[in-house]
Amino acid sequence: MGDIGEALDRSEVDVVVIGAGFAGLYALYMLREAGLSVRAFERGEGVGGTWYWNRYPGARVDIQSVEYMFTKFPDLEQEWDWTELMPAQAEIERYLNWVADKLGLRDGITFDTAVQRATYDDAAATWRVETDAGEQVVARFVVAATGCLSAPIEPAIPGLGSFAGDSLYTNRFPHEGYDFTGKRVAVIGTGSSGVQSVPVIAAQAAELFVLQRSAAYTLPSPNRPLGPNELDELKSQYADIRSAQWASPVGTARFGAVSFLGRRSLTNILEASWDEQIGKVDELGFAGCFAWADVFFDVAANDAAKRLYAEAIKRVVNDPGTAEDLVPHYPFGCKRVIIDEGYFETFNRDNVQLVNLRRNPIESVVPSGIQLADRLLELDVIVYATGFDAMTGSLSRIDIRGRDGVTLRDVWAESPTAYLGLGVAGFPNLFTVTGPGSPSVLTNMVTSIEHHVEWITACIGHLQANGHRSIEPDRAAQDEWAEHVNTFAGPLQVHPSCNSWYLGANVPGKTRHYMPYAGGLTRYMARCAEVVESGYTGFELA
Ligand code: NA7
Repeated sequence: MGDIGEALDRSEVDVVVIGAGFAGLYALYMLREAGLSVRAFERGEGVGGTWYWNRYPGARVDIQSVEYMFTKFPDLEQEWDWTELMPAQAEIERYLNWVADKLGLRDGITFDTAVQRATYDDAAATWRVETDAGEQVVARFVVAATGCLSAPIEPAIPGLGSFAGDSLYTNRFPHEGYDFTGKRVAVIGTGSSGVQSVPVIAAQAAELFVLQRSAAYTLPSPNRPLGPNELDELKSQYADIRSAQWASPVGTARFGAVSFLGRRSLTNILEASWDEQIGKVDELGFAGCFAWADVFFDVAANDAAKRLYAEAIKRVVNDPGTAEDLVPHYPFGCKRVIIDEGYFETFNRDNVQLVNLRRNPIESVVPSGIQLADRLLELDVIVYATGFDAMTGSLSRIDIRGRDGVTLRDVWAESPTAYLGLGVAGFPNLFTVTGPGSPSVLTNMVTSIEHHVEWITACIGHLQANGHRSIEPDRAAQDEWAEHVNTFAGPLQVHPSCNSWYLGANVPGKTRHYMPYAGGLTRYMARCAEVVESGYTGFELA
C-alpha cells in the first residue's frame, strides 16, 4: 500500500517552476521547448503573477505596452492588439492569459497550489518539492519564478483585525472589484499602489483619507489610447524596437514615464538660476524638476530638484499645508518613480484629506475606524497599500532547505544575495529568476526575465549535454558579485533617509542591503555571457 500511495502522490520531473507570471510562463515554455518535463505551480487561480494579484483600481505599468510584452515571438506579437500606450492591469492580465493559451501552457500549470517546502537531497542531487495540496514532486531543478513583489507586508498596526468594516489589500484586491460609492475610506500607504488608486477611489467615495508616512515622487502618466493606425505603425517597427530594447541598459527603447532621461543635452541644476529652473517646469511640468544632468548623481543637486518639485506641487495643490506635506523627504532616485493619473489634483477635492502620519501617527485600528493621535477617523473601508517584502520575501517565505539542511530564509536573513541574481551558494540546482543581484526591478522586468530564463535553459542544457548532475554558485564568486552590485548603489540609493524596498528598509528587521543590480541590463548580460563562455566561472559543476 505504501508503494502505491507513494506512486500516487509523488512524481518526478526534470524541472519544477514556481509561479505563472511573466517569468513562470516563459520558463515553462522555454524548458519544454528544450525537451524537459516541467511542472509549474501557481498559488493564484489564474496566470499573471503580479498582474493577477495587484488588481487595485488604477493599477498600471510604467513601461509602454509594445515593450511590456514577450519580445521573442515575432508572429505572436503581431496578433496582439494593445489599446493604450501604458496598459492597465486588466489588459496585461488578458495578454498573459492569451499567451498561455497560444503557447498551450495551461496543462503544465497546477493552479491554486502553493509550494510550501523544497528540500535538496544531496546524494541524489534532486529537490523534493511539497505543495499545500499535499503533493510531492521530485525534480532535478527548481526554477523560482516567484517575482520581486509578491510577498505582501501585513503592517504591524495594533488592532488591525478588529475593524468592523471592509479591509482591502491592494496586492490581493477582490476579483469582482469594489464599489466605494458613498463610503468613508482610508488608504494607508502612498507608494505606487496607493498613489495610483487614490484618484480612482476619490472619484467614488463619500470621504477619502490618504494616510501618508512617506510622501512620493510621482509624475503624471503619459498614458493615452493608442491612436488610429498607431499600433499598426508600431507593429511594423517591432523588429527595430526589439533591437533597441535589447541594446538598452533598462530593456526599453521608448523610456515610458521618464523619457526626459533620453535627452542628451541636459544641463546641471546647480548651475541654473531659479528662473531657469522654473522655466524647465513651465516647459515640462513635473518632469522638468528632474530633467537635469546632475540630479541623479549629486545629493546637493537632488536637493535642488526637490525644492523645484515642492514648487511644482504648490502650483497644483491649493491648500499650502497639504502641498507642503506632499513633498518627499528623501532623494529622488531612492525609489522607483511612480506614474499617476491626477494624484496631486485629487487633494483639491472637497471629499479628500491628506493625513501626515509623521505628525499625526496611527495609534490603532479600532472597530469603527482608525484612531490617530489627534482624532478618530470613522470609516467603512480601509485600503492597505503597504507594500511587499521585496525581492527575497516570496522565496524566504517558502521552507527551502539546501545542502546540510540550511534554509534560504536564514541565509538571506544575513545576506540577501544571489550570484548574478540567478543562484545561491549552498542551494544547488535552484535557479532564481530576477533574484537579488539581478537588474530586474531597475529595468523592464520582461526583458530581464526573458534573459534570465534563456540563460537558465541554456545552462540546464549544458549540464545535461556534459553529464553534470548539479550546478551551484561558488561562495567567493557570489560575495564578489554582491560587492560588484554594491558599487553601483549610489549616494541617493543608500542615503540614510532612503527607506526603499530596494534596500529592504521597508521591512522591520530586514538586513539593509541594496539588492538590485544598477549597472544596467546590457553590462549584466555581457557578464553572464562571459561566465558561460569561460566554462561557468563562479559556479561549481558536479
Ligand atoms: P511600496 O512602494 O512599498 O509602498 C508602500 C507604502 O505603504 C509606503 O508609502 C509605505 O510608507 C506605506 N506603509 C507601509 N507600512 C505602513 C504602515 N505600517 N503605516 C503607514 N504606512 C505604511 O508598495 P507599493 O505596493 O505601493 O508599490 C510597490 C511597487 O510596485 C512599486 O515600487 C512599483 O515598482 C510597482 P514608507 O515609505 O515605508 O514610509
